[in-house]
Amino acid sequence: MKIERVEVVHVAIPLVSPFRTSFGTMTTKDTFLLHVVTDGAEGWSEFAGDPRPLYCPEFVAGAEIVLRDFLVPRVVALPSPTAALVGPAVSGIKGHELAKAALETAILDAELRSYGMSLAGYLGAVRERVPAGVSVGIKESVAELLDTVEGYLAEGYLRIKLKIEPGWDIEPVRAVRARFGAALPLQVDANTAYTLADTEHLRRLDEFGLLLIEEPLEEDNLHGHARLQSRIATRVCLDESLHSARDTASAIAMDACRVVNIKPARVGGYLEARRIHDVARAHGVPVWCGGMLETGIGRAPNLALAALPGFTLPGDTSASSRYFAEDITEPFVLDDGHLRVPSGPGIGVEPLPEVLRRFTVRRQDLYGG
Ligand code: OSB
Ligand code: MG
Repeated sequence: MKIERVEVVHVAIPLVSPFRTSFGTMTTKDTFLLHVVTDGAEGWSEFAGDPRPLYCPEFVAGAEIVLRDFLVPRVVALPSPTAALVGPAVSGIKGHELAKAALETAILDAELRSYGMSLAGYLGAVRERVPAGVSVGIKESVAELLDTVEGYLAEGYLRIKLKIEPGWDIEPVRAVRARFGAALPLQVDANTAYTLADTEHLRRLDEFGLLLIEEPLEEDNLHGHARLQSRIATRVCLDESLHSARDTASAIAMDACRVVNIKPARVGGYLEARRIHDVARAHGVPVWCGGMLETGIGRAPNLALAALPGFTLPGDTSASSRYFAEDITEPFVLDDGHLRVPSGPGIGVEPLPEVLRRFTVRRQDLYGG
């Protein structure tokens, strides 16, 4: 395969409602799509980060520079670029997993399209539809939270994740359990908002029968997570802390997590994400697919991954309408609490040109064009 052109398409798409977490509030999906044109086919991907480095160190403007100056030149210089060669070609560049994932995914999309193979088939998917969970932001009041959760359950979502932070944890969890019952699959995500000194406080969550608590402590504190896990009954799940199959294996070996959130972008792409799935599965550790409020371009490949056999918990793979009044692809819709796994070639979706044009802020060629 020969790469003829790499283009970034910056988009800004309003969210249907503000999304507040322990690290900030988002009101717009403000990111870029990566568009790769090869001699065989075209491919698309979505950069998963935000304009500000609040969830992770990467951010939109920085990622464009890293792609332009360090990642794209190494990949286009390969005699015959393929997705499997992207990781080795960029391994000398430290970090920047989200930017690497965007490049690998767009190339993988183009490559699979040229073979007429779906990403789901390529990764080894065993399901045609996957159960949908939904991530619920921090609200102004418990009453507002209960209304929001009620609305999502009425739509059919099968699992609820509550964002928590100090001051918004026990009370909202207690209220959701009291209103919707003990059978509701319920979990929480702290996005690193606590420290090990909060152990006794976090142990109070044990009585609510949560599926898991996600990333309670600092992202570079695997030892702390292991200490916490030894003192609480709720399973610890890691998100921000895990960047590769190797550190996932380390975290599992030290009992720093009993569940794994796999976000392909956070680990450098779908090939590493599949390796994490394999490592976790070999240890009997359940995994689920996280999200980054993606448009349809980022959601489609996540659904393919979530169809692998080790994904035994519902993911943050919600319908397009949970995020956007209008998505830039054909919308993903909830059907009986599930989303359909795309089965067409590559990621199985592409931007709707007219909609993409309306949401486009800026286009820039990084190579060729
Ligand atoms: O920690 O899982 C997270 C969104 C942006 C950044 C980090 C996270 C999230 C979510 C939302 O929880 C998941 C989604 O619905 O896409
Ligand atoms: Mg998380």
